[in-house]
Amino acid sequence: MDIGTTLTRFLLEEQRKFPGSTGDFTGLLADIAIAGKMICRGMSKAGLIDILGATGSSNVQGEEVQKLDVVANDTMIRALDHTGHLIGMASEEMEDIFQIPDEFPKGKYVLMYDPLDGSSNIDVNISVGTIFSILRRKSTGNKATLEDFLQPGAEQVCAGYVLYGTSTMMVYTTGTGVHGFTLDPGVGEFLLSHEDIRIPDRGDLYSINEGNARYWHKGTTDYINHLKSGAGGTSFKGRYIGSLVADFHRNLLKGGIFLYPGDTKSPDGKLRLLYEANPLAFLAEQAGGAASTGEKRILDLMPTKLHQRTPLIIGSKDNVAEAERFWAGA
Ligand code: P6P
Repeated sequence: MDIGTTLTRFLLEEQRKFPGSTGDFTGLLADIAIAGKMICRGMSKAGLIDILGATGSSNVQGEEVQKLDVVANDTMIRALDHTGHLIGMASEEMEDIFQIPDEFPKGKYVLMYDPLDGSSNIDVNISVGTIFSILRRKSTGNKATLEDFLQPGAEQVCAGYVLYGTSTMMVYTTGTGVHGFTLDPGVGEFLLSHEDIRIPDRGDLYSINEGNARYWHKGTTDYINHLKSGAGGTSFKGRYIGSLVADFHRNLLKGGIFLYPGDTKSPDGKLRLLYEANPLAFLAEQAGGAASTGEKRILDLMPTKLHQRTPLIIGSKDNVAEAERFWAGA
């Protein structure tokens, strides 16, 4: 489709390819796009009004909650709680499931999201992002249940992110490729800029927090040393922003590997399975890449808790496969 096609038109064209479709995705993604635009507006004014900095409270993860996290979480709820597509939501910023209030129509999907990932970078003006994942509910009652959320990532019907960077982009998949849209602030619309994104089979970028090296397992240490050795004639470049969506997006477009492995300090790593690893793994695989714990495919993991963490090795398929060989040999 032509560059510059609006997200709305692209969604409707995609919907027409599936005659039986109900329009739920079109509505859900359009509402998420609206939330993204509202969060973007909040971000762009952050320096001007008092929403920078921390709230003094911490979230279920024990992480200090930045004011914009709260604003972003509330924005997602207000944009999506009344649309009739959802039965419930789960967020990094909320300990328990959010039930769609009884005064609103209820739908057949659940939404999981990290409203503002990388928020510790907000005050220093580094790109941050909203990550989302959609599953079909399994329960049948009037309320969402934990069972609706604790499904393997392979069951996702839609996943994506909004990246608040030098430009604001929305990238998503519904299982038929990965598509990127760039916000035109003058028009207030997301316009098609990256149709059918494919991640290179192999890249020369690696992203890992080397400050954790003293905690790494042997496989991680051996793999990173391998990359630095120039093995195979590749001069790898270390690129690590400390903002998952920004690091992932760069590697998606240019090729490479992002690693937040388990280590002796944090056996399950730091990143959350349901609303960080799973949606990005769905995107990576749809773009021709891969995502694993180092041993298992991320999308095959059976979740047991809403906010559980997982090691994440994600990016170009050849790079991920090579990393897994080091994990296996360690
Ligand atoms: P570290 C941000 O807090 C985040 O959740 C991700 O966006 C990012 O990839 C990671 O943590 C950075 O963690 O331990 O390297 O600072």
